Amino acid sequence: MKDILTAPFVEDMKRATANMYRQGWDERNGGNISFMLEEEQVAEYLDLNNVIREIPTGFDATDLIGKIFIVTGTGKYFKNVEVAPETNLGIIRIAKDGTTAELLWGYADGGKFTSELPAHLMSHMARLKVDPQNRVVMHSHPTYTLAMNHIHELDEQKLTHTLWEMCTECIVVFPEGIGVLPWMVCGNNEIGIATAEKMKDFRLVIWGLHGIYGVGKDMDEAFGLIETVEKAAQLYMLATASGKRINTITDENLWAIVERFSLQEQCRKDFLNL
Ligand code: 2HA
Ligand code: ZN
Repeated sequence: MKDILTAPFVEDMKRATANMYRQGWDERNGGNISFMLEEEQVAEYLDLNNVIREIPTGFDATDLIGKIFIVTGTGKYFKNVEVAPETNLGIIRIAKDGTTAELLWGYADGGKFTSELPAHLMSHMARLKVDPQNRVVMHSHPTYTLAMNHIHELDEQKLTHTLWEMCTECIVVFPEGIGVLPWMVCGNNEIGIATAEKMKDFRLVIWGLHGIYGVGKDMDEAFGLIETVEKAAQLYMLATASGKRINTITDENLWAIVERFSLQEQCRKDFLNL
């Protein structure tokens, strides 16, 4: 058996959490990541018959029975993942009842998975239906995105449009736009259901005045989506703070980019005023 601490998926979690922490997006225990793993890949490092603990999840994830995830721990700090992965991360498998997580590794201090597990697993279920390659769900509290939430309407069309206008490549990175939820209580099944509903149409979902979710086939895709929104939000906040904006990328310009990158199918044209 190989040493789990050398596994590429543990390395991915360490790098992502460290990068997010250093961007200032994940203060204290803010943020959480779940990454679906292949059984054969995990079997190189762990005895899959050895269940350390069983932890109820409190919701039904029948579609994910037998699926294995590496997930950040509840109350754990992103900044500590790279120094103590076995305490701050855990590897869980969804048991045959669909409502129990079998702990295969990690949460070494007796802890458990993130309080946002409902939103994560429900989002995995929703995205896998749209994109069977999806593996990562990432939640974070990026600073400028949140600042923008305080001064911009929390409206899908309007928020997407403003972000698209901020830098030329935004519409290329997220042509389908961004889903937006109003402020809601977090950590429960209700916000999980609402997030998953948005995930049918979007790879990015804003939790109003809380943070953002990004998904993708790997860590880079999920991170890159959030990073691009955050960059656009930063530009918006800086430009708005200056008190004058005299130039903008027009909707005709944006559509020209969509055509240049052949994104007519993916692009939410109804979010543009053409
Ligand atoms: O667990 O970000 O939304 C920390 C969070 C909750
Ligand atoms: Zn959060």
